[in-house]
Amino acid sequence: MTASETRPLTAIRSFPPDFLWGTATAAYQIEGAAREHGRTPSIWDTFSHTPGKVFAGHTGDVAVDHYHRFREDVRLMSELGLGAYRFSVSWSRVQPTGRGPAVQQGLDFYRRLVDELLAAGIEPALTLYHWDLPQELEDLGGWPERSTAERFGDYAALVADALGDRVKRWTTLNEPWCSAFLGYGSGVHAPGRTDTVAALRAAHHLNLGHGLGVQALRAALPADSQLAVSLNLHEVRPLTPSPEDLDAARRIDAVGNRIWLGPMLEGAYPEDLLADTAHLTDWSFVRDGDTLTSHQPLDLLAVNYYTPTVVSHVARGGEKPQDDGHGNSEHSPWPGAEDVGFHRAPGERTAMGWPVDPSALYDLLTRTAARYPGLPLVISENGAAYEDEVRPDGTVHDPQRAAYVHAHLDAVHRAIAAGVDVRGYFLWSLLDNFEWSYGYAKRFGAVHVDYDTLERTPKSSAHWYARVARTGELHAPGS
Ligand code: IFM
Repeated sequence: MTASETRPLTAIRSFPPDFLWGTATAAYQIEGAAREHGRTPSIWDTFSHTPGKVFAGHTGDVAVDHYHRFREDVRLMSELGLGAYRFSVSWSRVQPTGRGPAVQQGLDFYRRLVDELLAAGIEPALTLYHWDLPQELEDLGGWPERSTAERFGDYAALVADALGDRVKRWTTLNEPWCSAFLGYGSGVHAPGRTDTVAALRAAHHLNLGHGLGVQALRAALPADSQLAVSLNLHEVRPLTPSPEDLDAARRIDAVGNRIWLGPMLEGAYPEDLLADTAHLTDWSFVRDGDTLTSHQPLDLLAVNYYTPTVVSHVARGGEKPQDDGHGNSEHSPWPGAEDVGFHRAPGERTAMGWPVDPSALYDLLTRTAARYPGLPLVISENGAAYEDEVRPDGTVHDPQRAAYVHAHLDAVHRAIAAGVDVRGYFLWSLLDNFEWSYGYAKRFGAVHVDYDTLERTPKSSAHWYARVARTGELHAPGS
């Protein structure tokens, strides 16, 4: 079946019996307890406390207080019948300065969380780094410096030693594109720097850190551990089939996708990326052997997908199209793509302004599987923000979110039917949470959180998803 073909969404689709059904979160977005038990600031603490950086001055100081309420949150997952839970470890909580010995109380929190999950029959999937670099490491130069990659390898070893006996699924980095290019390029994410060359250096050291992290994990973990990296791969579509627009799409694919896939899965940076960015840097920060270090065998490639990326060529000095995303911002997060304009695909959008297009997920999965045969895939994030309303009876009815997830799961099912080895799906997110520069203004949760009382209420989409997860059968919401 091709991308443009559709099929009725009403039929029931059966997923493989061992398909993993989960939800995902990240430490800074949910934990709170920002100053407890020795935790020191991460770059996101600093950034969110800097006036003007985050919507309405929101911070993760309390977030949804998962640090104190994790037992209740695990109970919720258990009641929903979910089989897996993807969470991230706060580096500043377990190794506050980013160097040296671990803080036992920090590690103990994750041990308790994992034990609670295992006791409930929920498989933990641990991400080592979801954007929250210890501030002390940023003060030493952050990801643009090689030493940060080395520190990340040490941190990976420390967490593996503490939790390797009970966690089987490990992810090194979450969406390194955002860390490098939103953090150091456009500056809309922490640490908020706007230096294109620093962003490219950060990208390289994230690749290197991933490789060093995998080496450290392999050395410490049992042989049957499953190691992955989570990439927000961009499904890039040219606005027209003109050679100029095709070249715009190639450039974005290079600096959005192949900048990670190249070193991590093929052992080299793509030649066209080096050429596209040659006016910015000679890449001399890449030392002999680095890309081989980045190129470590992985058990899975984890893919985060929300919306496609539509681009066109824009003549230098020409007006860029209207777009809600990060594409056309003043400081571009796309080095080497100065003449590329970003467009919003027509049609339905989520509360983030992101177009809804499940066919792009199908295309992304089939294309990635064709390029890397034999490497199983997992969807480590997919979901949507909508303007949820609590009804007078306290319930939250969110049919749009269920429809979004349903359509995307249907695309995953189509990809599996086409021969792609997809092992699982993690809904973003378990809980409403701190949505980075949007603060608490955007709700992605399957479970509603009242930010005054921190009371949790599963939305109607959570009940629908729970039934899909329990039965392994995808049925239309409301059927
Ligand atoms: O909330 C984020 C998450 O932290 C990383 N991936 C995208 C999500 C929605 O923006």
